[in-house]
Amino acid sequence: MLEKILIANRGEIALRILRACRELGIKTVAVHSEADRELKHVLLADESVCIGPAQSRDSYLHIPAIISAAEVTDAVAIHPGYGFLSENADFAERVENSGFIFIGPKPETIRLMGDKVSAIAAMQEAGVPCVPGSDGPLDDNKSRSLALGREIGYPVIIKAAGGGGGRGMRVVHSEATLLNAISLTRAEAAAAFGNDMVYMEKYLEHPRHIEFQVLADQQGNAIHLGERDCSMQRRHQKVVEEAPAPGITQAQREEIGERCVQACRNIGYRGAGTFEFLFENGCFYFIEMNTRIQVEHPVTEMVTGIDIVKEQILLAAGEKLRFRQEDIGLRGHAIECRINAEHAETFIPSPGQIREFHAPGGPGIRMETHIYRGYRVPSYYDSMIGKLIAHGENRPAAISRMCGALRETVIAGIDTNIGLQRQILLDAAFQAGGADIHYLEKKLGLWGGIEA
Ligand code: MV4
Repeated sequence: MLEKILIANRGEIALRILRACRELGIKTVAVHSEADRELKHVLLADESVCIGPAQSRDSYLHIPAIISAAEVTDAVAIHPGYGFLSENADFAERVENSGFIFIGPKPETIRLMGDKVSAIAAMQEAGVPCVPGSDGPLDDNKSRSLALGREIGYPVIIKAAGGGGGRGMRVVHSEATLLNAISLTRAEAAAAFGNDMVYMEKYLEHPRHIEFQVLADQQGNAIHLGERDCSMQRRHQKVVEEAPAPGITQAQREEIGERCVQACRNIGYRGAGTFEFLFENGCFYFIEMNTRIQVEHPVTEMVTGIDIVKEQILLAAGEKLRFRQEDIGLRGHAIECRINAEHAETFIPSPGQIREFHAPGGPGIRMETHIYRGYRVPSYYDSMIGKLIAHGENRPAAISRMCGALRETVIAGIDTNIGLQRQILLDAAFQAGGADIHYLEKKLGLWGGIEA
């Protein structure tokens, strides 16, 4: 087994990785910025190294500092968590070329999936259903683009191959604005991603966002752990996630899950991964693949009973998958609410000292957070300070437990979105299940903010 892992991240996920290492008997190295000396996982790790100033680019994104820290501490592997360098193929490559194990897929897989055009081509090859579209990059031939727009039918969406996660895209409602939209998206993509490649898809107006979790070993085996519904989002930031997705049948789960597994085998995928789909009118359409552990992985853990971070580490160490597809069952329902340090009405980040913290508890309740009374939330990083996960025998039971847990939670000294989360859990459309990706933003617009 791996002897020592360097955790190249911060906050709740760094603590989550540390706990997985502890269960596996693996020593841990925490790397942290000057602003993060008091992080809970830094205090718990076997060793810690300060890698630079508070600004992410000088610490958590500073590749030479992280690799040096691995060298001086004799770590054998690096876990990138999510965000930061987790989907940076150059980082993964430099980690491997320095003699360390990168806990994630091969650098070339990260690169393949980072380019959305090549990702979609790989998925089509494997029989994963994709959005009707250009099946490749758009060229500079105007009449060809116009013909393609007519063939696909308006509205269409122009996306940057180097984008993803909501960056670099533009919806086009009619032929009159198509060519201009292509030029603008191309120019923005060149500036933002250093890659002006763009592609076209049919724009789906009311989809849900449903994603499949997979695990793959280095011996060619892969399984899926079912799906999550992440439609409840604001400005491309997920707010509530759940598993399984309401209304998805076992037949649909097996059909799409098996396609994802086949794609993993085709591309030689390794480790944990997520296939993102849009779901509309009973059909799934692949949009992107994430090659990292995701924020919302706990809802899948709760319904499958599998520790995804632990498995991810075992797979990176070269172990064979410990489960076959028939070993995977789904039990009950799980919901996750992201807890952010932000103002309830304006969503402006609210850094500062936690004066009071009472974590919720009881059956089926799990809180993933690094905060403690006295901890200062720095202003330099993402405002997510934790995740509250509720599991129950069915969806109403999970909702009920989540409502109780949200009411129990006390975080004083900073503003949080706990009030917003309570409003969402009480919302009739949320309770019915199956709201689309635009639902929350529309609701917030109508509310004009919420009362805590
Ligand atoms: C789309 C779409 C509708 N039709 N593609 C946004 C993030 C990126 N991952 C892909 N996104 C979308 N792609 C087609 N063909 C709508 C979105 C979209 C979205 C997707 C998932 C979650 C939230 C979203 C919010 C706005 C738009």
